Amino acid sequence: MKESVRPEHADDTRTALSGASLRRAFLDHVFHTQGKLPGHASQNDLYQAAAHTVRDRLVQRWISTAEAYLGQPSRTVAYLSAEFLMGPHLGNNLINLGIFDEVREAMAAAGLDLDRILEQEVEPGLGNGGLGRLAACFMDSLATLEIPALGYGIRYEYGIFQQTIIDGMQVESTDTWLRNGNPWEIQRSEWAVQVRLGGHTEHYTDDRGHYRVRWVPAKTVVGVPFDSPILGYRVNTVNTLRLWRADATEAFDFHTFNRGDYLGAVSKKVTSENLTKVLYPNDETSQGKELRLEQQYFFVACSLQDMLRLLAVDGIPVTRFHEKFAVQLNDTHPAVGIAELMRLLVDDHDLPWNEAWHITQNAFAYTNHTLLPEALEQWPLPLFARVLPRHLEIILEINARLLDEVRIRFYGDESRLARLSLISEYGEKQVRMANLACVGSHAINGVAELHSRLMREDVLKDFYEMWPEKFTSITNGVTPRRWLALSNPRLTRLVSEAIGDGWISDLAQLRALEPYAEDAGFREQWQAARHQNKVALAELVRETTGVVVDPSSMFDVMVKRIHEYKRQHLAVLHVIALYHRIKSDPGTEIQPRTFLFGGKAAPGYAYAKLMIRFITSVADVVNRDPQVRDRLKVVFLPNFNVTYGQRIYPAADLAEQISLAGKEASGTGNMKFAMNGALNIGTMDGANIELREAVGNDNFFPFGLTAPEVYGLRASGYDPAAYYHSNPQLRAVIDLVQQGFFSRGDPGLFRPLFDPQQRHDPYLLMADFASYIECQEKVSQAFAEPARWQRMSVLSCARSGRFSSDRAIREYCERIWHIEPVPVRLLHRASGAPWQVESPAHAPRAA
Ligand code: 26W
Repeated sequence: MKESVRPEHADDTRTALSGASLRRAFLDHVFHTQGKLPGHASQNDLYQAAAHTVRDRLVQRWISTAEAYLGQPSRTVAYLSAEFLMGPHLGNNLINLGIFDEVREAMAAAGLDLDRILEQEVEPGLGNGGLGRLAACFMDSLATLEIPALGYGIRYEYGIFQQTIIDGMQVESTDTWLRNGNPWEIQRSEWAVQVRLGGHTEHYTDDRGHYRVRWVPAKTVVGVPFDSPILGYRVNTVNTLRLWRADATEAFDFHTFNRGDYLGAVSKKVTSENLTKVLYPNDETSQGKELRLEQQYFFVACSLQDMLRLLAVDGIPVTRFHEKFAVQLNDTHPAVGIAELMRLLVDDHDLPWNEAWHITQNAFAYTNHTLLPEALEQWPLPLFARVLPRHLEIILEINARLLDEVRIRFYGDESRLARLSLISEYGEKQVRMANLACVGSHAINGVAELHSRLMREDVLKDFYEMWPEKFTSITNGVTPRRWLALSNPRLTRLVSEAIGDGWISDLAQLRALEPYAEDAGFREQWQAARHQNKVALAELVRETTGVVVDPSSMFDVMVKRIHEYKRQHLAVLHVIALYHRIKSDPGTEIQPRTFLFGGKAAPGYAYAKLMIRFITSVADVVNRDPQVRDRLKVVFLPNFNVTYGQRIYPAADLAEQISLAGKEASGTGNMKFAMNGALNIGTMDGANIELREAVGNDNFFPFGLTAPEVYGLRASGYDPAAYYHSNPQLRAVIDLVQQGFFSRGDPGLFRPLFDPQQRHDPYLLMADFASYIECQEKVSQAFAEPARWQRMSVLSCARSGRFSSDRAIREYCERIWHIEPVPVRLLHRASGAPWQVESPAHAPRAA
């Protein structure tokens, strides 16, 4: 523990970090905030009191940060994201404050169990998966690196649905994450803004003879900001996550009310507030729903107004917007912001088009997160016109100017014009949000090397040919605070004893662990720590599913959203292959494995739901079969989320990253597993390629077709039946499924997932099957040699340093945002005296 980062000030007891101060604050909050005597406090009361105790300490740093940012010249990152999958705050804040162990011990001394208290927190699940979780890791790294940043998003009343499994099938229920209140947010009603929607535009000439446009909206809603503090690791920086809630403009529509239609008036209020009711549970499929466009515009319009307010506070004119704000678009969901900023500058601030365009392009940058065509957002023109009539006009103007440029640069190339146009004319006219994002941004990046290359060569090829200088690649990363220091205390202790704790904020230092891979004593401790994690996970599995699993078996884990391209069904085919081997030869030697699956299926995605049924159906048969006994177990862990992730990543031996090459933009689970000492088996897709390069060929299990091979095979006419007929093992496995062995005799149930004889195999399972099985054989052999496996495990962790989100954020700062750290000095207060910056002699700075 570095004392220098948490100086004590004798008079400043309310927010000090000493044991005495914390204990007193905690008891005060049980009494004053929860209104209980300690003896009557529930676990939730204890959690709330702990949260408020920590929050008080955050607030001191938060206000200090706001003071430090005020009037200083640096740019500020505005990270615009429809999703922030933050996970529980309390544990992470304790880690970042550097008081986790002290608090745990103090609690224990008082007869309280910190883990039980932490379990009370209902996680804010305001995201679907990878994209939302990346935003959360980035917020942690931005604060840790002392970068001025605001995360802007939506305060959904209901986050990602809760998943239960009934009769082997996914059942969704609403996520009432706010039911016990949210101690981490502060409502800032004074910064509420108005957002207009619908209606029509009127064009006129003003008294100075200028051509002007007036937008006459059909309705106006209020956006109310809710701020949560985001503390960096052992720094004073606390950035803000600002999420917007939609409210009705007035509690009652007085006109309707006066007519005596009380319920009619209330129902209008309800309609406005529907806007931020619920997170759309789709990842990777855009459905063109009006409410979703309204959500996107709503939070972007709120956020841009907020930025203009902040600009005014600093006395900076709107013409210098781009010098103050670096606006990052997390995929296209906030891309309508480009049209909104143009509207604000041209219509409201009376700037000439060209100047507004310069400001806009220099402010915005766009990150693409997917290559799947069905994920590219497009809005039918009539719908867009209905919701955002003025923005459609602006987009058409941007488009006209773009196409003028293209006509000159690519003379006579009509098809290129059609591809670059912001309006798709194939069938019904649609607004293409990715095209808007590309035109309106000065930087465009993919999230892994392969992904960025495919972006340049395929989905965004025409834009790359227009402006190659805009394109860059920044490989994703994950925060080692949450994903190692917090979730894996056993390994953390071991690592820090060996190489110090500098790795927590400089993950490349993990490399110093490499020599320990050869140290048998260290490996034994490593294995013991990881085994304890497995025992803990086994207990969780028993509690939640009733299935008893053996912690000494290999934990073979696949947790991520359920999607055909991610190929959970390929992993299931491997399970069936092993099952078939045992059934055909009961004496066969196989490496005992526990297969753990977890992930949510989009409620409207029938095949993803069928995939869950496939997993649970195979689990039912395998787990029930006495002949298989304890050699194979299959578990579907319901409701995979950040909280469960924190228990799962540290307990995995093998992690499945088996998407069809060319489909997974990056993947970030692979990185969390590697850091925690699990080995990945995977295709040469997304960040797997770079991960394998980093950990070394011997510490990653690669298999399957490469992306170019996939294209080649498709081009030459892929025939899944040929694989089925030529591989007896594959045939046996498919036959079992098609005989209805796992579906109580129903042969057709799982056909939609693959049906090679009918040449149906959209994700090339048959082509990759043999290579996958062979690779899994190598995995089993390696696992059978504990010393070798542990060596690989240590190396996988030691070489995972590149995949810290700190590295990713540094690259965004250098290559896209051009921002440098702005350190924060803590405000202190002698009792009764005003808050002030402490004397520089005490200035706390991270090591
Ligand atoms: C409009 C429907 C929709 C919703 C969400 C389309 C696309 C999305 C996201 C972009 C999907 C997503 O989460 N993509 C994932 O982003 C991660 C972070 O970059 C990557 O690691 C994953 O590979 C990618 O699938």
